[in-house]
Amino acid sequence: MRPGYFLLIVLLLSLQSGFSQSLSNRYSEFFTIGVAITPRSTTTDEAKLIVSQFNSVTAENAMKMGPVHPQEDQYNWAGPDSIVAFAQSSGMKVRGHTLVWHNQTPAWIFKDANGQEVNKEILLKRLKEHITTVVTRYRGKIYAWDVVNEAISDNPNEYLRNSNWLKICGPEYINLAFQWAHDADPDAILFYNDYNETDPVKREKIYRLISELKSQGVPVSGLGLQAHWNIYHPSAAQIDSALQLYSKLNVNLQVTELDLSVYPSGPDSTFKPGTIPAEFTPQQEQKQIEKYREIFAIFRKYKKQITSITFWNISDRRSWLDNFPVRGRKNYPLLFDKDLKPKRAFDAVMNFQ
Ligand code: 9MR
Repeated sequence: MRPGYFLLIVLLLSLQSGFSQSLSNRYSEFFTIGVAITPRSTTTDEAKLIVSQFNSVTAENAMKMGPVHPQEDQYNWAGPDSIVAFAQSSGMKVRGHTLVWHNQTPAWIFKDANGQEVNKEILLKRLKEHITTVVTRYRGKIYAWDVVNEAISDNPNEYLRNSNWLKICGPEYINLAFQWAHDADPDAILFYNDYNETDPVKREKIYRLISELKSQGVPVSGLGLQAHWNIYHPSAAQIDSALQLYSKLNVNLQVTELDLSVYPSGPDSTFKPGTIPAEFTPQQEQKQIEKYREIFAIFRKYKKQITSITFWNISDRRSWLDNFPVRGRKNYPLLFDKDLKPKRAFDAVMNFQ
């Protein structure tokens, strides 16, 4: 073989293996692969990992109402603008998160100048102004918005969460939020986004909400499944049944906040801060590898319905699950370790027929 050809083949092979080491390339025929980031991560060693492994980003906090709109007449654009600019310069998509939520709301929004609770009319006017301003600013740059986040109750006997939004406005705030987001950017895909989405009771409520909104002509076009799961739960069967149910809704399904905690959910009586080092044990690692393999096999099975999978945080260097719900306890929920190197679970996600 002529040396020139040989070199060309070596170059092509190494390029190909470089590509196949990236999540977004490996999954290009299945889904967009996203990650939740902070403005700071676009300026550290994490930036290279984000660009090489993912093709979509979500602002972990920077676009939420509290951070972006802390006073009635003040918007903080620096953080969200930097995330959008970073994504655009790297050819990545942006999912917007989130327009209406019961958490991370600015205190001013529910109160008048005398500190009294505002009425429905004023609150809806404020919500409309917020949604219109934020969505218009990023029109054409943010392709999907989590419009309403976590509005359903976890209490089996209650349908909608008894948040300030519901108490003051009634359920109408949900319909209006979607309508206002749609008016501001008719091309954006608009999501209802929630967690505990595989729970047999909650999944019926989620199904009901989307069905009702659709039958009322509300422009909801997607369902976001947060997927804050752990290495024990939910089972493959539970995930599969939930996806089967949601597939009947005929909306875009996206996994929006995926991570696999290495602990069972809830309080942890075995953990004593300072006494037990919360290390990543070989048993946890093995279970996590198997669980990641299992859930991605299920996601691939639903490739017609699922359009994107977003991880909630970049690597085990920092996750919202460090210290939550157990203070002082470190967690290891992601596919990259604290040195940003792929974990063995990464191979389990990448290697399939
Ligand atoms: O990861 C976010 C964390 O940094 C914030 O402190 C927290 C505030 O409640 O929100 C976290 O993100 C949440 C997301 O916006 C909505 N679904 C649940 C996520 C984890 O709590």
